[in-house]
Amino acid sequence: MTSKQITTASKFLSLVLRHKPSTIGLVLDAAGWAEVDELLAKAASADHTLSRALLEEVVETSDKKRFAFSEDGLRIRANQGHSVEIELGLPPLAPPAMLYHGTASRFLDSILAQGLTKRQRHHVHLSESRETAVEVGQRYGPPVLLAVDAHGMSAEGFLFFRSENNVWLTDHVPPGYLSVAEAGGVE
Ligand code: HQG
Repeated sequence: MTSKQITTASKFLSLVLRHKPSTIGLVLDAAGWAEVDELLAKAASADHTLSRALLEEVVETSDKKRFAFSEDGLRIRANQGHSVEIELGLPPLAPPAMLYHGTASRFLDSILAQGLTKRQRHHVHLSESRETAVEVGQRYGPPVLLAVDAHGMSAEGFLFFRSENNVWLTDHVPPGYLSVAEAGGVE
C-alpha cells in the first residue's frame, strides 16, 4: 500500500464520515458510526475502491488518529471534526489549566471581539500542545497562538470534552478567557 493511496483514502473518509456521507448514499448513526461493509460497498459503487485492509492502514497510520473502529470492528467513525449533526457521546472532563488554539493572524480581531466560535464544526478545537496549535493555525496563513484559560472557563461552568485523539472540545471561548501567547517556548 502506498502512502498516496492511504492519503487519498483518508481524505475520502473525511468527506464521507465527517461532512457529506450523502455523496455516496451513506447514513451515519447518531454517534457518527458507519457500517464498514456498507461503507465499502457504497464507496465501490461511487468508484472509490477501498478495502478493509486499507481502512485499517488509515486508522493505524493517521498521525492525528482521525478515525476509529468500534470495539467489534464492524463500524468506523471519525473521532472529531464533523460538520454533519452527530453526537460523539463524550463525557465532560476537567481540562488542564491552559489550552491552546492556533489561528491565522488575520482572524485575530474578529476572534478577540467574538471569542472562538465553532464555525462549520461542532466544537471549538483546542490543544494541550502549543506546537500542535501553531501547526493548526498555519493552515490558514501566518499563525498566531492563543492561550485559553480553561480552568477559569471550567470554574464558570463551561464544559470541555476530549476526543479519542486528544483534541479538547468546547462550545465557545468568550474573549475574556483568551490571550495572545508566544508561539515559541517549551511544550
Ligand atoms: C477561526 C484540523 C474569525 C479559527 C486541525 C480557525 C484541527 C474565527 C477557523 C481541526 C473565529 C476555523 C480544527 C471568529 C474561530 N472569527 N475566525 N470569531 N472563531 N475562528 O478548520 O480549529 O486535519 O474549522 O481560529 O488539525 O482551525 O481536520 O478549525 O482558524 O485539529 O483532522 O476559524 O482541524 O484537523 O477553522 O481546526 P477549522 P481549526 P483535521
